[in-house]
Amino acid sequence: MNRIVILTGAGVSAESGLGTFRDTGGLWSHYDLQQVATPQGFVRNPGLVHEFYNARRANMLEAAPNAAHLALARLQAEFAGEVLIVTQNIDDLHERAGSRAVLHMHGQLTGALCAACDHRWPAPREMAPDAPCPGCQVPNTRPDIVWFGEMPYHMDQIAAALARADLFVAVGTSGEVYPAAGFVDEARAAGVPTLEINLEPSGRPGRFDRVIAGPATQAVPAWVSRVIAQAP
Ligand code: BJW
Repeated sequence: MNRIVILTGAGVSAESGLGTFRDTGGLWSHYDLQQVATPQGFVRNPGLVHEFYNARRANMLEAAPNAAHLALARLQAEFAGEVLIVTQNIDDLHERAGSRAVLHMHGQLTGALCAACDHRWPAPREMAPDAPCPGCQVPNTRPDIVWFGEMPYHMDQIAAALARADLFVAVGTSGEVYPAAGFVDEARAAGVPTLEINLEPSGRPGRFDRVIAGPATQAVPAWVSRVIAQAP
């Protein structure tokens, strides 16, 4: 086994205190996703959208990487082959755990994007609807986040990595949001073995070749130790 692609979702950051979306009490039970996670919602009420992401940025800055983030960084450092992390998360906990090869397919809270000219720059702690873009000066700036109906980032690179992987692992994601939800099918179609690590199996039985059930902070470090010992 030489190449591992790991998809992470909100469940990997849950034990760092960052909320998931679809679990009981998750973010979508407190916020209307149409209002805060769509381009149309941003046009209707940019103040509300900035408020939502400013609060999540503040939570992220208070949070620390947990044992699952640290174990995945250890895997990247110690595994003899390639380990690519593809994350749907917009927090920076993989990077703060020491991971380097991380693709943020849904963007990052640390990034700002001009909706007028596509200029990108590091986001301040608090973004505001009337703040001008440092590039074109137009006051139409947004967090650099991929909302529903927008094309996720790095799709070509992810497809290429999936096609040549020796193992695909999904950690802490419900598998309800596409295109990430389809990566397991792409991997299986390419003959790549698949593993899910989650509190409980997501989706239909048999979706993954193998499932490890348990909290990410316990299941991921145990799995990583086995992979490093070459007994995954
Ligand atoms: C633990 C744990 C612990 C808890 N240990 N585990 C109909 C059919 C198919 C597709 C579509 C459709 N209608 C629309 C679409 C497309 C749409 C989509 O998929 N919608 C579905 C809802 C049906 N997708 C899109 O629009 C995407 N773009 C796209 O498709 O572009 C193509 C295109 C564009 C234009 C024209 C034509 C085509 C974009 C999706 C963007 C998603 N954005 C969000 C919000 C922004 C980021 C943010 O605010 O953070 O991203 S939605 C939200 O869900 C967020 C997440 O990244 C994403 C995935 O959630 P995740 O990570 O899986 O979290 P949960 O809460 O769902 O699950 C947590 C899991 O953890 C659970 O399983 C728990 O058990 C587990 N867990 N604690 C281990 N301690």
